[in-house]
Amino acid sequence: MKNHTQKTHFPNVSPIQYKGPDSMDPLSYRFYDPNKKVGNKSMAEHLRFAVAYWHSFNGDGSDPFGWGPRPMPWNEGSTAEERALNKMDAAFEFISKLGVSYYCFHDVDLIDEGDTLSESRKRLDFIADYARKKQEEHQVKLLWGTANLFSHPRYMNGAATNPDFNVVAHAGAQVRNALDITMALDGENYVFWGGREGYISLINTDMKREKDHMARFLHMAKDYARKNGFKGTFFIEPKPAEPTKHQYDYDAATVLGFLNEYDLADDFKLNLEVNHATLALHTFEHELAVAGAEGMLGSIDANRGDYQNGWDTDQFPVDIYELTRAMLVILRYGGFQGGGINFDAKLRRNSTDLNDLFHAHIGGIDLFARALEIAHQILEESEYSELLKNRYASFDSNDGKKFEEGALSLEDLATYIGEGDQLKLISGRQEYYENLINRYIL
Ligand code: XLS
Ligand code: NI
Ligand code: NI
Repeated sequence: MKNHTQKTHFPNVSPIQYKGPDSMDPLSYRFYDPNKKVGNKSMAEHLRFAVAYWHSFNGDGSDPFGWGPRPMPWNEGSTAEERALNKMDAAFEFISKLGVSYYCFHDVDLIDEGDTLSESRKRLDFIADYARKKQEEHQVKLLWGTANLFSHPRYMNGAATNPDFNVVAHAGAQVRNALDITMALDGENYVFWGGREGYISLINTDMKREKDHMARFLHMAKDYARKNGFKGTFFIEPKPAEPTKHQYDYDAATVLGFLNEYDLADDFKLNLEVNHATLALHTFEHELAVAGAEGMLGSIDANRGDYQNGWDTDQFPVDIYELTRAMLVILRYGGFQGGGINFDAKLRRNSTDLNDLFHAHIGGIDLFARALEIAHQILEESEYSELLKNRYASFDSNDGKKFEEGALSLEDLATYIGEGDQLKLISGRQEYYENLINRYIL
């Protein structure tokens, strides 16, 4: 570190400022004004934006058909340590110029793995020391850390769910290290995304045993972190498939069932990703509602899929309607439980200007800020909340109330309804609701 000289990697960009809705400056915010109050919290407090280290600083745009065209001037140095320092300079320059307060990483995003676990650990400690200084210097915090348990060939049959105990133990050592650096950097949460925790074929898979192993592993990780003073929340990030044919953390409902079944629900919540929702043939709003209703909406990974091909394309968000519907659910359930909005999104392969990274994030951040304002207005100023409440008004008193309290039997229902001649058709008024939302968007 002694001989390390910092370089500027985005020399042509000054800190991004809020310039208001009329701004024509593409490197400014039109809606995201961090200190602006929306209800009783500032925009920054509501949204808690984070930059994802992997897509922004490691992803070179390569795909299965070709190598990466994206220039990454920070990717230089003759040792892993030098390269990691340069990359971290670029990352913190970017994050602080963008004006957000958080970042997220996988262990191996920060620095290349070594040949042995102890070499990897040494490297992680080295770069965590530097990260600590950078965090202080730029007032940036770690929203969550995680371990990459899916890229290395050793994890080709899974990590915690690998049929070989040796691999499970290796994953354990790696997670312990990742937890240690997350804690050393005051990480507020820790994520498990089960990339290869699933199966490619059932013909060679004992699903029950693998799921038991996954739960055992999560308990061990949680116990270790708690014992060492970690106060944050653990998040599970559901995804139905890719890279496996079937991932055990399929979607929000599946993961909630799993957490309850294995007694993990007190320490774990969900980190929901837009494109994972759509891959599971759900809307993002659906996943948010499933988690929110159970008080399990921890954090989100912001991106979008391509609605024609259905893949996990991890594009930056652009759709105000989708985000407004999402923010409505997020606000209705009281915001994120410990987490924030991590841009788990990447530039398109052919976006090769350095500044594209700024444009992508600015677009996403502004869109969330606007969606937050719109959703807040809908909830505070319109008839929306009242309409929704009234739709269930028959359960607020008398027999409906007794039904909710569990005080009625099936026979009681039959007695209550008699001949059924007082039934009326009550409109769901979907189009009215849709117009109501557009009234605030347009
Ligand atoms: C991949 C996941 C991954 C997690 C972190 O699809 O979204 O990036 O967020 O391991
Ligand atoms: Ni993803
Ligand atoms: Ni993700």
